[in-house]
Amino acid sequence: MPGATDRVSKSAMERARALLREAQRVVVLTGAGVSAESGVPTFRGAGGLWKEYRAEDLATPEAFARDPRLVWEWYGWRRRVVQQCMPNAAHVALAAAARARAGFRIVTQNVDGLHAAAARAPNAMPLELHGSLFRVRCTVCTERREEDGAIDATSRETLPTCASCGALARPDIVWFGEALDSAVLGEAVTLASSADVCLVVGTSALVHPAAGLADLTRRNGGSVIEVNVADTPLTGTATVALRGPAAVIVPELLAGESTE
Ligand code: BV8
Ligand code: ZN
Repeated sequence: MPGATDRVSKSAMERARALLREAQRVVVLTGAGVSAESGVPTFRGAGGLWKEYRAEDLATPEAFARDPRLVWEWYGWRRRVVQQCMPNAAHVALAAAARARAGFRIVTQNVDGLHAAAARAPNAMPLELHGSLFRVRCTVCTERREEDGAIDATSRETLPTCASCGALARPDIVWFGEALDSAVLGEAVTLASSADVCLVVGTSALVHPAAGLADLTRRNGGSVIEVNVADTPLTGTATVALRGPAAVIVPELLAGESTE
């Protein structure tokens, strides 16, 4: 298995490692690409389509109002897929750095729960911008509950309901056209604005407001390090762009960060 530096110039890797070593505050922003090597399909990559639907077709309040059974079938499928997956070396290295360093925080767009699974300590728990596959919310009283069971989407009557008021429950996930939780977004904006380094891993940086966080760090004088297998809208303005798979590049980037 070729090491990272076979793919990434030594100087670029050394530059990125130096920026991280010197940083007081680091914010990590991840997307579906960080979980690709765990077997979780990305949105825009191969496998991004479920049946003939794009995520943008199903992950909307309109789609759920139109056909909650179909949307729940999709989320049931994604929950089953993710439950076959384990955190990979990138999740593990990021969690170890977060446990070891106070100012090292993980912010994710992913709803797969793999960063949380790798955390093993409260200070390594990620900020989940877009919610979680393993939480549901009532469509009436908005009560939330953790839930990881199989979804029976055979009919409207079998779909998850609220434990308090019995109304239809929905995935506790932020859909397109819906606002992010203001406390979660507020914390992410604060972390990004005050970070010395924003480490962006495995995102196409197309979905907002998440995609704007790296620019916030740069506009406040911080550096942006991008890890991706392909170019993104962030590549041109990144301080250092490291081209390669996250589970290979990130452990090398963070080697020596954790004392465990
Ligand atoms: C809102 C949960 C308003 C659902 C998600 C400004 C400009 C333009 C548009 C907008 C704008 N502001 C708002 C919008 C509209 C919209 C938006 O951004 N649309 C896009 C498509 C243009 N944003 C919204 O609707 C947001 N809400 O604006 O509300 C509002 C405000 C106030 C009051 C009322 C309303 C809500 C956005 C959140 C939607 N929910 N997820 C679910 O999961 O089911 S977004 C979802 O898509 C993901 O969470 C993620 O954010 C995004 C997918 O992106 P990635 O994760 O990056 O995945 P992708 O497949 O695209 O890319 C993978 C990358 O990894 C690639 O670059 C690839 O090269 C790389 N890669 C692959 N393998 C590897 C790898 N890298 C490294 N290693 C590997 N092995
Ligand atoms: Zn309820």
